Amino acid sequence: MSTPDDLDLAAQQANALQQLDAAETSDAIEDFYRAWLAPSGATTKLKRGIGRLAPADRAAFGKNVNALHTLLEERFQQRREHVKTRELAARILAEARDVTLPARPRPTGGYHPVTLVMREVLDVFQKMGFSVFESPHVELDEFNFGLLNMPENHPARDMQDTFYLDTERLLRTHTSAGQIRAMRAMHPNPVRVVLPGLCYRNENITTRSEIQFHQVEGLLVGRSVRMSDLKGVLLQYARLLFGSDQRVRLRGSYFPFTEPSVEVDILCTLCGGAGCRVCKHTGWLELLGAGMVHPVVLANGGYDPREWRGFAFGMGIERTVLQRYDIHDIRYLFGNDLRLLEQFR
Ligand code: FA5
Repeated sequence: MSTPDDLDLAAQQANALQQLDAAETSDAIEDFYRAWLAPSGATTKLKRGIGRLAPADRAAFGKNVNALHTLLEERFQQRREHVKTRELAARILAEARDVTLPARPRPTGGYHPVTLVMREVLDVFQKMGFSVFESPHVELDEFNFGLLNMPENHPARDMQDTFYLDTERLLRTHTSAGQIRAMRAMHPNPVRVVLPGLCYRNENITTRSEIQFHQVEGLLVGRSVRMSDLKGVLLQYARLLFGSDQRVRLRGSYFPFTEPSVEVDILCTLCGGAGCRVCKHTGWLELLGAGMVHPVVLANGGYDPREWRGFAFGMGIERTVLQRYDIHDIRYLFGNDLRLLEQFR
């Protein structure tokens, strides 16, 4: 093998190209550069050997060494690109993922049936021009009872067993508690709102009753509102939610904050009125309580009852869920049992 002292350029060239061809990695390529092309490399040393030649040979030798340097430089660049490309390809291959492997499915959540029905109900009322009004869960006794025409010691307070936080504050027993807040917020404009949310009652937990449950309240106040408007809105609601031929019936009832008051039933959606376990063989399902807003309540909300009239209604969402999905016990809804929840994906 030739050494840098060897002035046989053909042998030097063969030697260099052989080394370059053998360089398989970026590191080996850099070693080649240092050995042959760097300022301290072999081609520089060859140029220094020029002094050992006869003067007549020197010019031609210098030219040939330069040509050798240029050739090696060119081949070095080509080889470096080639090795770099090969290394990149190898890395891509090593890091590649097998996209043909079967995917591991990720468990997905779903909406709770109460959320689904709640959204549907609100959607129907929003289509009829009602907007959503939020009111607090921790409420003053005054808003939950007093201003709704149920002063202290009023017997109607016993209709709803109450969780009191102290003498003035309680967990709202119904969304009607937001009626006064909504009226005071809207006055002196007409009111057309729905008030959705959780309510709390200190009751025995049974198949149909929980200590917390959702209601949706509706409240409409205007200058020429009549009972027939209430009936029309509720009929439209029942038809949008349960189908265009859904039948509705109003029964006289009593609430201190409405006069007259009604309870509204729909023809049983499961048996079509023939009688079944869900409708307790009556053919009808109770949907909600409603009525014309009591003049005292209108006045408490800031509306002069000689000029303004209104209607209100309040419905329980969980019972609608039970009817809709034929679930026989309200306790299933809050049991967090995946066997039930997974059915609503
Ligand atoms: C009321 O709460 C009145 N505020 C409704 C109202 C509003 C009447 C506006 C007139 C005008 P009631 O106590 O009946 O009424 O409750 C209404 C609905 O809430 C019931 O029909 C039922 O669906 C639901 N509900 C009541 N208590 C429970 C409970 N413990 N568990 C589950 N749902 C309940």
